[in-house]
Order: sequence, then structure tokens, then C-alpha cells
Amino acid sequence: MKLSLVSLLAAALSVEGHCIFQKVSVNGADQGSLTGLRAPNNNNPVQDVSSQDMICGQSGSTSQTVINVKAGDRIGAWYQHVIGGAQFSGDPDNPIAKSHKGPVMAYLAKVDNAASASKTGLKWFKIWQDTFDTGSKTWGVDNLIKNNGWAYFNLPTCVASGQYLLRVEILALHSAGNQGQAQFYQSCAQINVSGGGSFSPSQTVSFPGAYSASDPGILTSIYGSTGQPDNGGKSYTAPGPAPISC
Ligand SMILES: *[C@@H]1O[C@H](CO)[C@@H](O)[C@H](O)[C@H]1NC(C)=O
Ligand SMILES: [Cu+2]
Repeated sequence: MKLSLVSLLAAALSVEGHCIFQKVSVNGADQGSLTGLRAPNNNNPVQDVSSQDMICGQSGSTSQTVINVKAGDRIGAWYQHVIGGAQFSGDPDNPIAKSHKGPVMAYLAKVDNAASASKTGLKWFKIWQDTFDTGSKTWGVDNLIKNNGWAYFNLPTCVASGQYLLRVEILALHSAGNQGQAQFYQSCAQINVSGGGSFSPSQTVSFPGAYSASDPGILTSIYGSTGQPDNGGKSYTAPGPAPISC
């Protein structure tokens, strides 16, 4: 696979460009740093799609809090370069390096007790994704940067009431033309949904398992013939299932 100068440069610069999902907001109400979250202690990406770290990131901080939300609420997931925000004043790689183009996705898995549930063996379904807009050449990560690190999505109104792990994931594709070089950044939020509907997913996926290293949305060069991260003008299909609709 041809490696453009831009992709080589992006790969070389990527060391400093990582990020961590570290805070949740509910209808604009900030829940506090690491509150209700299982988040990694460092900003290194997961690159092995078969790793247990694909579930909620590398094991790090834990929380006894379960965040109360209502079906339909607007959820925010806040990514920053390091825990707390920027690594230093004027940090150009906060919330994440601009090179780290790719989709942002959110999944839910039903659990009995979100504070104590094991992260393994869960049945996940996708509720939202922001992938790539071919017209504006905008990636989900571009929108997240515009929103100062926040990914916003609505909790589907049909989701059944009860407790869930909410897995929010950035897939950074700047070096993804080589197998094993796509970068996954995810944490899990512990939520308790009330006022929900009757949706029960007919199809679910496992983590790890949902993705393979050669998925076309994971092993892919996003650089067109001019070396820009425009996916060559083509549409982009994120890995995993389609988001549920209700
Ligand atoms: C979840 O929400 C329901 C409905 O509001 C409430 O009765 C229950 O106590 C909540 N559970 C937790 C763990 O917060
Ligand atoms: Cu990075």
C-alpha cells in the first residue's frame, strides 16, 4: 500500500496526539471529571482489536457512580489530550491531534449493575456514529475538535430503561493504511436509563470480536491522491453494526 508523505508525517507526529474520554454531560450538565466512568489512566490508544482493552480502554480509573439519564437525553462525551484537559497551555494536540481523523461511535450494553458489572461478555449495540461527510470532507473527529472535545448524541428514546455501560470510541485512522496501526480510544460510562421504551436489540456484537484488523473501515488509507485526509472523495463505512433506529 502506498504511503503518502502526509501519512508518514502524521504517523511520526501521532505520539503526542492521543486522548482520553474522561467526562460525561447530560443535557449540558457536566457530571464531573471521571465521574461514572471506567477510563484509562493514560492516553495511549488500543491497536490490537482482539485485546480486552477494546472494551473500555486500558484498565484505569473506576467509579462507584452510576449516572442517571432519561431516554432521549442529549449525552456529551468529553475527550481531552490528558486527564484534566490540555497537557500544557496552548497544547495544539488538545483535545486530540488534528491528524487523528476518523469516526466517533457510541455503543450500549445492558447490565444489571453498571457500577459493578464485569465488562466482559457483554452484548453491545451501536446507538450513534459520526463518520465522514464526503461533501464537506469532515470526519467525526473534526466535529469533536470543533466542540472542544465533546461528542454529542441523543440517547435513543426507544432504549429500554435500566442500567448500561455506554462505550464511546474514537477510531483514529491517520496511520490505518498499515494493519494494526488504527488507533482506538474508548472508555465506558456507567448509566441508568429511565423513561425508556421497549427496544431490545435483535443483533448485538462482542468486544473484542466486533472488529477485525482487516475490516475495510480499520485497514484503510484516508489520504487521497493529493495527500489530503479526504478519503479520496469516497464515502467511509465505520466498523461495527449500523446504529439502531427508533
Ligand atoms: C435508576 O433509575 C430508577 C428510576 O429513576 C431509580 O428508581 C433507580 O434507583 C436508579 N438506580 C440507580 C442505581 O441509580
Ligand atoms: Cu495518537
